[in-house]
Amino acid sequence: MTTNAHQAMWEQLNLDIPAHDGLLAVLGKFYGDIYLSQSGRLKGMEYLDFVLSEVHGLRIKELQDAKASGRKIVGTFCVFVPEELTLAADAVHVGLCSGAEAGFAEAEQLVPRNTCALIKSFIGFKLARLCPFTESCDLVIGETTCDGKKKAYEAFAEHVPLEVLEVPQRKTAADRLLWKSEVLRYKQLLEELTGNQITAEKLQAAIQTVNAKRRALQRLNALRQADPAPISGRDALLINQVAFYDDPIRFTASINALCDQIGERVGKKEGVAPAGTPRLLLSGCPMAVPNWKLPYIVESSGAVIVGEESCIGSRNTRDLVSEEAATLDEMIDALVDRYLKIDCACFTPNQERQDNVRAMVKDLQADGVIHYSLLFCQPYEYEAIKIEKTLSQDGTPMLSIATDYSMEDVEQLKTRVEAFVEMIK
Ligand code: BJ8
Repeated sequence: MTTNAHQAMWEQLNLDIPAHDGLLAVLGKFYGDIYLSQSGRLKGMEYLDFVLSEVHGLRIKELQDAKASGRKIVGTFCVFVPEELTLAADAVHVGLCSGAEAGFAEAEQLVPRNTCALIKSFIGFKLARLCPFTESCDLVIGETTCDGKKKAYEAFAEHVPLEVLEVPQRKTAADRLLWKSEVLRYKQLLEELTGNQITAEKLQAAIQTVNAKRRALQRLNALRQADPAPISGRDALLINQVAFYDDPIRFTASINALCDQIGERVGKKEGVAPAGTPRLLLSGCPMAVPNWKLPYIVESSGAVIVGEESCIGSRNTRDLVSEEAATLDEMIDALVDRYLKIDCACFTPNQERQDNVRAMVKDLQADGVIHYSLLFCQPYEYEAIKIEKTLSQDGTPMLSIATDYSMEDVEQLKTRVEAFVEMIK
């Protein structure tokens, strides 16, 4: 991955080169241990391996080339930011959430220690000059979801060109009006940034592009209903993670090709683990690259993960934008409605998430749920209690885990997960 050309590009982006080299070395080792050590991986996963190996290399080069041709790069932290609008303005949309414990000491100069690891990570990556995606951004979009993010953006605004979208906390008619005004404001921000007007034709094409990406991921999720499980949860998580970085059209084609292979495997009743292996649904906070700790623990404890009820998972892919709309106004309404269906734990009340977790357990034939909250994430820690109660009505066991990005609790988590899997067996 480390070529001279890449090195020069990283220097131009003002990365801390020795620290960045160290990060890539750790990431490569971690990826080898967790991903490349798996047996029975599908040929189509080679594409994902390649994308991840070049996530700071060729993909960043593509972003730099896009910038050189006059396109703008927009970075986001939340699935509430409508990618369709970004694409309709001919800008590039990239996810900036980070899943590694890097730059935490620097981050703690801006946010309290008892802030969730996801927030500390995206701030840390910026302050420690480790993220070429953040450094490539012409605009970064925050959002008013949890309190941690809201306050973190106030401090972060001094370090990146940032705008914050107001996401309501409820879903009443008044909240929909507020959200629509924010979606329109985002459209205007993009038009000012890029100098491109978002027309009905451009937005329609962008809606089709993003829907196609979500359909490919829905197809992947549906194939995971099979027993034996045809793909590991680790690989499925990786696919969902790459969805936030990769070119959407290329990504969609690759995932559809992979799904063809998975379909053949399902037809032959082959899988990554024997039929009858305990099937678990992961539910909760997003797991950003390279946060693979818990999936690795679960899948090396005699279980297989069959779904991710998370923003890097089904919460991002479940709903499509209606393609019925003909005018720009109607398309904006369709976007507003689709995005307001997101069942983030920041909403109150949030019955949809309870219903969605229950439905996923049923559809995926899951034997149990592992609820995952990042430490200090109040919205998801609160909802873990409710979800456990809801699931108990169906007789579905749940293990609630709160952790962070450190490796200190791996042994302890493994003991708890193994006991849970044993109980399910
Ligand atoms: S729509 S889940 S991507 S806000 S883990 S920062 S909630 S304290 S990430 Fe999220 Fe959008 Fe919701 Fe999804 Fe706060 Fe919790 Fe940290 Fe979190």
